[in-house]
Amino acid sequence: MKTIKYIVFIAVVALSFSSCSKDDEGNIIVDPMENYYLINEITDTDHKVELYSEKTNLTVGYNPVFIRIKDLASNNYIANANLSWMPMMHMETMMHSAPASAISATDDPTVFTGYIVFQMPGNATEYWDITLNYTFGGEQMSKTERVDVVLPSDGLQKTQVFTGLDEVRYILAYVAPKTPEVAINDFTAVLYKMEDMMTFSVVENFKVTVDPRMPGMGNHSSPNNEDLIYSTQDEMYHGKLSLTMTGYWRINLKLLNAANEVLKGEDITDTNTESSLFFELEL
Ligand SMILES: [Cu+2]
Repeated sequence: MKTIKYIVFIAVVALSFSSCSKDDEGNIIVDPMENYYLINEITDTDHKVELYSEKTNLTVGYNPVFIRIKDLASNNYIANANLSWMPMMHMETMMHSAPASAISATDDPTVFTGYIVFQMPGNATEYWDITLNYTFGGEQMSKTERVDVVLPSDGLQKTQVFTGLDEVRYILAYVAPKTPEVAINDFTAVLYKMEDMMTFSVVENFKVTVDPRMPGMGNHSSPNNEDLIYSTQDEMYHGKLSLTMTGYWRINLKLLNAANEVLKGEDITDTNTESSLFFELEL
């Protein structure tokens, strides 16, 4: 009787999840990548590497990427893959990399994640690839796969590559809110410094001031914004973004170093309606 109840229970669970499958012991498996897009697959003789994105394409700006490695002999995804990566853009006259985080396991030990901040899209003659290093079956592997990187489909500016007054090249990229709301939103961004064409490092302990404006409505502002401040926990910048109505917002920003010197961006005044450092939002 117990067995029958169990089987009925399994059947009901199986019906309620569309993308379920069963493993060799008959256990229900819910695909942890169900809500993500498979953007690339690298197939070797005995294993396969899968790259997933939250969007249909990799885009200019901040991109979380999820990675799984399937053992083709057992049909299982492996844990402990010691993954690292290097994005590279092949331009007509030179090559350069992009800011990229370390890769770590998620709650599911067979799903790995990290992010890349692409500074520019590929085009007909220039392209990005990602070199993945990992271990499989005790062997060190390295694979390079070409990836498509496009401009965000909404055409809004969410990534700034610029030279500060200190002559350093910086990359500031919008991370969240992913779905901005008429509310005080948790605001997150990443800030990188370009050491050279191949090396980018997280900038710590700077500050980004936040002044959202609606240019279509007399350039009015909003109350209760909070500066973006560095967090050692996730190596990102966190603040508050107050949006009081729907429509187009220009988030005017200023980058300040640890000594509170402005490196990029301007205050909004009666005569200056926008900062040269900004993000754009439409909600
Ligand atoms: Cu480039």
